[in-house]
Amino acid sequence: MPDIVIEAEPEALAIDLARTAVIMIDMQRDFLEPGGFGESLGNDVSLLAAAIEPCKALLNAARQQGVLVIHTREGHLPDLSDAHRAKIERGDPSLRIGQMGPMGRILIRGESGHDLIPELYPQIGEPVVDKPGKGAFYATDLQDILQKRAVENLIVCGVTTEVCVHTTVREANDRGYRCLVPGDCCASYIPEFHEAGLNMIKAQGGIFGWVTDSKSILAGLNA
Ligand code: TIU
Repeated sequence: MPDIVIEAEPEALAIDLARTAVIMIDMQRDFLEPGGFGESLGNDVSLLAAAIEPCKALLNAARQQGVLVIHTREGHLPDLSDAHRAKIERGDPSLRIGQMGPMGRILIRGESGHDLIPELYPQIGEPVVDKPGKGAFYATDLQDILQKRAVENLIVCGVTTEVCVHTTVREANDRGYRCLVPGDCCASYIPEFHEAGLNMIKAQGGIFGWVTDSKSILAGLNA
């Protein structure tokens, strides 16, 4: 595959599509639909819906070009053995991790709330990485998956911008990956944190990566 050039900030980025993966971070019912983990924390989950259509368009284009697509899900084993007490016990949520909600136990693997939203469901063969933390590299085989496919560039989408997307971009940047973040394919419960999160990535000459939008990536993919 040839290099493609994608308009971005702080500068355009040329990437080899054969060494690129799209990562969809935690587009789960637990974060995007009422009755899940996100709402239990006091958030208006409807704020995340804006990212769905741009993600869908990007996924379609990436699949058409044969670009590797990886999905992640934040969640824990049913016995909570992979959930730190410091995570379970913090704050004052209406439902804690592991408690029963309308979509099953909050943030537990196998429950319907833990599943990816139907609009962005994985296709057969696309890796789905289950992660117990905010970052997609911590306690997962993501690095292995990427190394086996010689991936160098990550297009990071998903929710929420300043939590799991940001943690993953920081982890990836330290591991040597170029991270390109389409801002409209990400969303936050706290809009000013979404903006600040994107600004932090592209500041100082792109200290953690590059920021763009889905339109610019589609233009690059279709050029
Ligand atoms: N609460 C919040 O904004 N996010 C998370 O807890 N996890 C993810 O971002 N996936």
